[in-house]
Amino acid sequence: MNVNDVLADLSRRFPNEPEYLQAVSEVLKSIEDVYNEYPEFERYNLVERLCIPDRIFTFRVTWTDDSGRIRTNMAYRVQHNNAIGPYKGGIRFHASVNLSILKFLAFEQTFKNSLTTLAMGGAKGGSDFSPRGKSDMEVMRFCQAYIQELWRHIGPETDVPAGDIGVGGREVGYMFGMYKKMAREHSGTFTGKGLEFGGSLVRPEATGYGNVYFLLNMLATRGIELKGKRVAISGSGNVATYTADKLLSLGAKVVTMSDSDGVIHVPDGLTREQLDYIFTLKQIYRGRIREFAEEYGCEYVEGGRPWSFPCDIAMPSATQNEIDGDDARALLANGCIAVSEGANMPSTPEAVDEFIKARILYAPGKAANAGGVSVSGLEMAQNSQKLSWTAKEVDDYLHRIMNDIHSQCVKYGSEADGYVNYVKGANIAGFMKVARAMMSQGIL
Ligand code: NDP
Ligand code: 2IT
Repeated sequence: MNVNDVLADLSRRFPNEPEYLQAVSEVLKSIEDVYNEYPEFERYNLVERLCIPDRIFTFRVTWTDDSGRIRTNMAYRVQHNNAIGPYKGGIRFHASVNLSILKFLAFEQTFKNSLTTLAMGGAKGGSDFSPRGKSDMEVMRFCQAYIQELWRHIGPETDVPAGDIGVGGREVGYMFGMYKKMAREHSGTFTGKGLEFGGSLVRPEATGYGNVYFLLNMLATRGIELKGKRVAISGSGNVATYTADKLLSLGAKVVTMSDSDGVIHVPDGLTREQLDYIFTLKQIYRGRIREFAEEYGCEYVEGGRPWSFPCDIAMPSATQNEIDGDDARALLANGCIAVSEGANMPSTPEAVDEFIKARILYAPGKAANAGGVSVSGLEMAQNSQKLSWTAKEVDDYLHRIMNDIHSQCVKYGSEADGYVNYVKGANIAGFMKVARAMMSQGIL
């Protein structure tokens, strides 16, 4: 393949999908050389079959709000690739959701899931429904209406959704309930379920904890200690809070957290009590991070992001393209030595180039945040066994998986000067497994 030709063709066919084209471009550029070593890949047109999703469901969701008004939203499920296992990936509810964003996420998920060492294909779903400001009953009615349409396309061996932005335990519970009713089966069709009905211990913590385990592996390659390091985190949702939780227990300092309205800055690092406050504020009361600043009197920048504050390590954990080239240069100028991505594709291509040019430790989301879907895979295994593992068993397994993903990145991403290019490593390792599985299964 010639990457430029493939990208030109995809841009012509999908002109209004910038996020999708961005994700595809990054992967194809890293795998081009390896791909071209196998002429059979090109003969079987693996590249197009790998970039274009297997199928996409698009539908309208109709629900009734608390005032009795009938509301509609657009909703989707992108089943990208099931070469190595059932389709697997989260569901995102956010006003910004569109097909381009879900296609990029499903594409990334395919390579991420391949890296986990578990048997999972790639998918993503969601809706432009915004849970912000909605009552519990409105969220429930929306989730039920979404699943009334989607249920026939998912199943424990077909496609297993989970959470993502705007979808946590509450939403998974409502969706699972309606799935169970429609499909007349109690199975492991969702992950991130409540513990009482098949959920796994450590699934809520898994993405954040996994990211810190990955970071520890990266720091170890340079003999750097995490203890005492200042870490800038963006977001204050599931991934951000459990990242902060693990960092605090390992003696690092969390100096920023944020939400879509602004950022808090705590130069000496959050205390455990302050982090608990943020957890309750965001997860239980669904409040704003500004309220934390009001309570504790710390610096708050409305509309701001964490990247201009001094830090040693950045762990973006909110959304895509939240670190641009200028942000990356500001981080580097302030002495940032490592970036480990909790969010999916939080750094723009220009930002990634800056990090790699500066030779800092830089882990792309598909490697660093794979702990979440990994424990989802472990939840599927427990559901199949009709057993529950202990928190220690799951956490130990998560540790092993993150260490393994790190080793795969080192194996495929080490450059002549010894620098580990984790982007290249993750993309090649993720790609090779999917490619081999697709080659074995014929033209589909
Ligand atoms: P949550 O909904 O729990 O939290 C999202 C956080 O990011 C909130 O603080 C939210 O702010 C902020 N945010 C969302 N969208 C934007 C935006 N457009 N601009 C600025 N801030 C924004 O989601 P998660 O923590 O689950 O997900 C965070 C990231 O991690 C996403 O990129 C997701 O794809 C990725 N991820 C999640 C996994 C999981 O297991 N949940 C696994 C792997 C990756 P506000 O409160 O204002 O909405
Ligand atoms: O981006 C992700 O990996 C997730 N949102 C988690 C997916 C999952 O199936 O657990």
